[in-house]
Amino acid sequence: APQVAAIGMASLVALAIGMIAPANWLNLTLSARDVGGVIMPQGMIMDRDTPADTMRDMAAADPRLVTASYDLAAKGDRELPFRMESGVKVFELRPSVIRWHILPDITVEAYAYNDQIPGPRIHIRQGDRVRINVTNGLPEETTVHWHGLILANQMDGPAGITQPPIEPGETYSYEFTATQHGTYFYHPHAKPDRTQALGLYGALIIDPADPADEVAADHDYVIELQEWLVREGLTYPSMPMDGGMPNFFTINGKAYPSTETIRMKVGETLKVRFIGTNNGFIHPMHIHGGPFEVVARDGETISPSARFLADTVNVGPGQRYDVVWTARRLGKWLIHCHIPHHTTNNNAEVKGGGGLMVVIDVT
Ligand SMILES: [Cu+2]
Repeated sequence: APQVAAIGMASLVALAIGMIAPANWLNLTLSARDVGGVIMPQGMIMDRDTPADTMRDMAAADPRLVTASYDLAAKGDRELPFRMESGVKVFELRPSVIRWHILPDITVEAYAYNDQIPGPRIHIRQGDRVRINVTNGLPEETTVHWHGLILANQMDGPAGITQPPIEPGETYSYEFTATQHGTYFYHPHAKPDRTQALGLYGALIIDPADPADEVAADHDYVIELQEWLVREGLTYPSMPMDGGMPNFFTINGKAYPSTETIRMKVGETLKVRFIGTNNGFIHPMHIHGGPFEVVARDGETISPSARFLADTVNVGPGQRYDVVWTARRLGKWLIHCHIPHHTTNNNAEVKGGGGLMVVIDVT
């Protein structure tokens, strides 16, 4: 009996040391402290070989860093004002963490340019010289990439490749002349996997120098797509991987039924500019009520003889499609993603849909 008791005691001491030592000197140092106590969504897997930075990249936006909150009425994609300096249009962009309503009862803690989702619309004209000062109000590094533009390499944005990242509190100035025209967008090129998924994107619309080069329509509507992962009150960057799948979807920062309604009359035409600001998923965007004409792709106008009719276009990450739809009949016609899960809110249908859905009301 004494021998069994002695072996039992020694085993218990060894077990206690084996639990207490790694918890104090190894595990806590490598996980919780390194990543500031951030947590990952349920279902994401982290093993001993996963670096702590990976856990940070998959973590929720920190609600304590929110600097401003907005109600459902706040809109994104508002045209960004500029000032003229020696013939240069000067814009200011400032990403920071905000709280944003995507539905009456659902908010996201988002990374946002100039306090709005999507970021403000930069609307310029072909031939313009522009300067965009980016001041980083985020808790982590950033840069901005001007997707699709022909410009000097050091203005292109990839962090660690063409420029050092813009650290929190720092400013970097991008300057270029817009030689192209059409539908473009901007987004971060430092950790886009995390920071674009949390809300950093905005439209860049360039009018042609010669107005005759514009494909005319009676109405012009920009659609910026995005997926969100909201769980237990925290907002995570959604990713196409186990534990990271999105449960909310927005058009211009709102989920149906909180998306806008487009109002037009029979016989009028509507140009929809689909922008693939979504960075983890592809959305087959469909319009009811008959085909539309695809008139531009990735900012490039398609020559009249090569334009084609379709009723669905796959809007993948980074892609843009300008399509012209004609209101042929009276009534309420839908623009929506054709993956039905993407037209739900947290897996539930509300008022006939959800997520990536907009009504065109033709009178
Ligand atoms: Cu979709």
